[in-house]
Amino acid sequence: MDFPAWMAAMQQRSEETLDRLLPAATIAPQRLHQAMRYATLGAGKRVRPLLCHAAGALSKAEPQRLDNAAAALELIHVYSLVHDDLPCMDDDVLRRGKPTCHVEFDEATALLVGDALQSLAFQVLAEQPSGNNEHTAARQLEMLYLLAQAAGSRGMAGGQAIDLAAVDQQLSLAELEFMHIHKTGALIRAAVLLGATCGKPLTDEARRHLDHYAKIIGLLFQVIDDILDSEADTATLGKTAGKDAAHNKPTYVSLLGLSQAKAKAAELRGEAHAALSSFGDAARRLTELTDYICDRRF
Ligand code: GRG
Repeated sequence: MDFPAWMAAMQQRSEETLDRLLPAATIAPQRLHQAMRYATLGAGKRVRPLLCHAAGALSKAEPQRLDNAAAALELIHVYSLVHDDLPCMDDDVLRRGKPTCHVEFDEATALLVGDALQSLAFQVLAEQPSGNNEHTAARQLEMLYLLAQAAGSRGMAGGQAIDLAAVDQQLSLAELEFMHIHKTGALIRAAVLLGATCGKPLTDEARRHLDHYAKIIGLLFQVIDDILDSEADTATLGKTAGKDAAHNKPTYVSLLGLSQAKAKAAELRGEAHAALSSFGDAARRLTELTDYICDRRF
């Protein structure tokens, strides 16, 4: 199967899993369940589920086993987007091409949507799929721990706190990187590690290489995001590349300039490929995903 077909199949698989795991909109409290489904289903690149499935190949994990882990990652991601869009944070009105959750519903509902999606993520990760006794409880605990760590104050939520404090501030490149390693990088890293923890254990050396890859890809995702944002601003507003246009936050482009930011992305891409080289063909999908993340246009 070529990469675009694999990606489409995995995105479809993630959509179906999320649809199955989210409470039906007809179950009480209907409005909350409706809003959870509104925020989660129907759009999104599903990068974290894709990374989880791709990394699962390294541990020969069963696809059914990966489904819940991939869904848990996406649920945490969607919770972060819903809360990030709230008026008390970035105050955005559009997300994934439609009104943000608090605009379509209301602020209190959007707050609860984030809370409930976060809880659901841990619930689905803790579920024991039937007909399989190979997966040890210890490995499942490890996955729960990894996800909790990635989402919490030493991970994504902490990164968001640093980001909020950085509005109108001058950050050094090291400070910007520290923020992104937590805010965006932690969950992306967890996506790779969860996939690799789902199946047979990796050697310590393989795990080291993979963790290095996971950290690089988290950072690379953000550098590319900044480049795309800056190019979109320049195209639509005729602005010179600068801080995050809407929120006056520092970005890789505002600190390095566009061409240096692109050079940094190219350097990270090379490093990511190198970190995967020892896995041979088992890392094919991860390598292809790395290129997709670099070459994406949105
Ligand atoms: C509120 C605790 C809390 C955390 C929010 C990650 C985050 C922290 C907020 C997202 C804000 C944002 C737009 C960050 C830039 C990078 C990023 C994560 C973009 C959105 O992710 P994609 O491109 O989105 O994977 P889709 O919609 O494709 O899933």
